[in-house]
Amino acid sequence: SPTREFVTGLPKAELHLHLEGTLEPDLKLELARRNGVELAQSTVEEVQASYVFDSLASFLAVYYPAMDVLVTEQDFYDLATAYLRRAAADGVTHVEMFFDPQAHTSRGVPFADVVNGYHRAAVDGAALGVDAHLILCFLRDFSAESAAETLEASVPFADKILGVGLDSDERENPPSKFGAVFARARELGYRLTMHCDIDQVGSIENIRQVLEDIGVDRIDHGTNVVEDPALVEVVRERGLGLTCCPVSNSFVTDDMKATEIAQLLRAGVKVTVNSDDPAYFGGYVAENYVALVEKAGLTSEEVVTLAKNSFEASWVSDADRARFL
Ligand code: ES4
Ligand code: ZN
Repeated sequence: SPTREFVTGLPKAELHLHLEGTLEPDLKLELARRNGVELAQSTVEEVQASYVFDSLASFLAVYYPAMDVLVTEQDFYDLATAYLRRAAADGVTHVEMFFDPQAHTSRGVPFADVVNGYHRAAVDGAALGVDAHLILCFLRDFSAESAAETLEASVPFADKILGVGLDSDERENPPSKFGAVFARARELGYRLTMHCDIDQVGSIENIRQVLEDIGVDRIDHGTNVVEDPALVEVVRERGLGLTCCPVSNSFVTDDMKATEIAQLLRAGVKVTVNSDDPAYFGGYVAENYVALVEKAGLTSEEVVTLAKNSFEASWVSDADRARFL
């Protein structure tokens, strides 16, 4: 059975990672001190103990308030740099990182400070051996108008942004709510992805929408596509990547979805393994591979396929890929 050393030694791309989800307790405390932000916790243990949840809603209720400590351009730089160091140690050589500008602009932080801090860290990632890029995510529980304003605010920074995504609470916020915003994003030259991960009867409709109406270039999570063999065939035939996050799944749904992930992998779907919000769910990318290996009984060959898929599902050119592989 493939070991943790085997997993770490394989070059990997990480394609589903929320920068705000990499806020470790020690950095949270340091930023709070630096910015004079009052926290209810004063030790790493207390912050750790506050990171408790058993659903997406209870997770998001901890996640958004924690972001109050992120204020300056330097804070965003420091957060992303800490993640890039950790990712490099796990064997990540390419990363496409989500960030949530509305979670910051809605608190009065300038859009430019968020993008510039994160982008400066991405550029400096090269010195750590990581080719790093940014994906702007819209918050789906905010209005389509707010997403449209955020998209227009991104235009002067378009050379620093690879694509756009959609995250936060999926219930009652289907892909169709953002159809016009994503059509405009495509016109602007952005790649498109969306989270599709609700674990309820009827949620297959959201997968149908991203495939048939939005025309995404990738799907984040998306494991419930297994419910509809015809849609599985669409995903397989188009070579669309699914960015799965087993450890995260075990917190916000009822399990890791290891059976579904392995089934899709074995059906030839471009499944990838990622960490989502590692500071909160307690596992960076290598840990996610190991957890899936143990749960689904994957072979070394299957682990190599997952790592290969991560580059094939990425949005870099072949030339860039060759430099970092
Ligand atoms: C997220 Cl686990 C999860 N689901 C939806 N949106 C998110 N943003 C950050 N983590
Ligand atoms: Zn996510």
